Amino acid sequence: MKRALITGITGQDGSYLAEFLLKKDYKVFGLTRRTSTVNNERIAHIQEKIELLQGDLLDQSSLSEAILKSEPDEVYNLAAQSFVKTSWNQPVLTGEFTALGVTRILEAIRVLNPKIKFYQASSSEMFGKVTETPQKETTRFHPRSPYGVAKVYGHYLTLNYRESYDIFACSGILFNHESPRRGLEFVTRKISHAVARISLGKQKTLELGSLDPKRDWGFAGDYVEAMWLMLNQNEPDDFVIATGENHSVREFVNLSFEAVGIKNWEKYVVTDHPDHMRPAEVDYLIGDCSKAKKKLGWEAKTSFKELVKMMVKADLESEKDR
Ligand code: NDP
Ligand code: GDR
Repeated sequence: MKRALITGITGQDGSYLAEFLLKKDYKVFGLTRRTSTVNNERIAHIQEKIELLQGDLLDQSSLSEAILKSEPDEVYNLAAQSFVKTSWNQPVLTGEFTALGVTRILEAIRVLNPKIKFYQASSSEMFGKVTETPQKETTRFHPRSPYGVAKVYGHYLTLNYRESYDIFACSGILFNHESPRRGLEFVTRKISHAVARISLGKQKTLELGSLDPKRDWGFAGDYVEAMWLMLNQNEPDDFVIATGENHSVREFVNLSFEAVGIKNWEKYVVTDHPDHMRPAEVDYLIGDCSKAKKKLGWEAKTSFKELVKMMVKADLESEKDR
């Protein structure tokens, strides 16, 4: 039985990855940080089947302890301060979690067992102000937020530990991926949740920033398979994971309202709200995942339309019962 340790198991991707690895018969361990109230909603349905270990990306000894206890074959580093907007408000903390956190966990692996395979959750935010379209593994980075800068650090550190210590370390450059388990502050879930509530008469308006940015949006459930595939190749490498299609925030809004049968949605939506505008925006992302297709045999299964419908439907169902 293979053993995996997931940091960020309480997050969107952590919960899907844990389900995926359980289906592959892994013994799954998850790192969780101490909170005043337990926030295990996303993994409540599998909690009996996994083992949670307390630790924090800020605390070196807790990471070493988690690795000693779980004795993993594979470590998936998904934990991060992952909300781009917050990274301007808390740039130092973002650097500590999202950048130096990678060093701490890789150091624990190097010292305790360099044979452990390591996955780093890199991001399309590293491309930021894009220099090439579509973006692929060789596209130059130009991050536009403290979050993006921190991810570039984590990305290069992963590569550096591979080159310096021969650690099987891979970096997945994942484009945006969403699901009904997406945090409510991210734009897709904010929209699907608000649209469901508006259609049920529970909310009057939806306040958004710019509707113009375009993202390559996929389904998180599809993307966690790519993480596992990367660690189960003969050689460690880095891969772009994306759908190869992009859509604007406006299109997401439009399709979401369409899913509940509302046509004239403009009257419900406030745009360019100052609270949701960013000091520097990432306008246009679209990924070229042909390397992953060729080497991993991976491609996205869920279309943009299916994703929007899935998210609105899930929010309608949960809001009906509240
Ligand atoms: P979430 O924000 O849903 O989850 C983040 C996880 O990290 C949570 O479990 C959180 O714990 C944990 N965490 C945060 N800080 C710490 C810390 N100091 N110590 C231990 N755990 C911590 O993110 P996603 O699941 O969406 O993303 C997973 C990873 O992939 C992140 O690194 C993100 O930056 C990256 N990524 C995500 C993409 C996406 O579109 N979703 C695209 C590209 C990269 P808690 O529940 O306690 O807050
Ligand atoms: P992003 O996701 O920054 O791409 O990072 P987010 O959903 O926050 O923003 C996407 C785009 O929508 C615009 N936008 C708004 N965004 C939010 N959150 N709220 C709003 O009201 C709003 N209005 C417009 C944003 O300006 C942006 O252009 C996500 C995270 O998961 C990262 O961790 C990950 O690395 C990247 O995706 C890939």
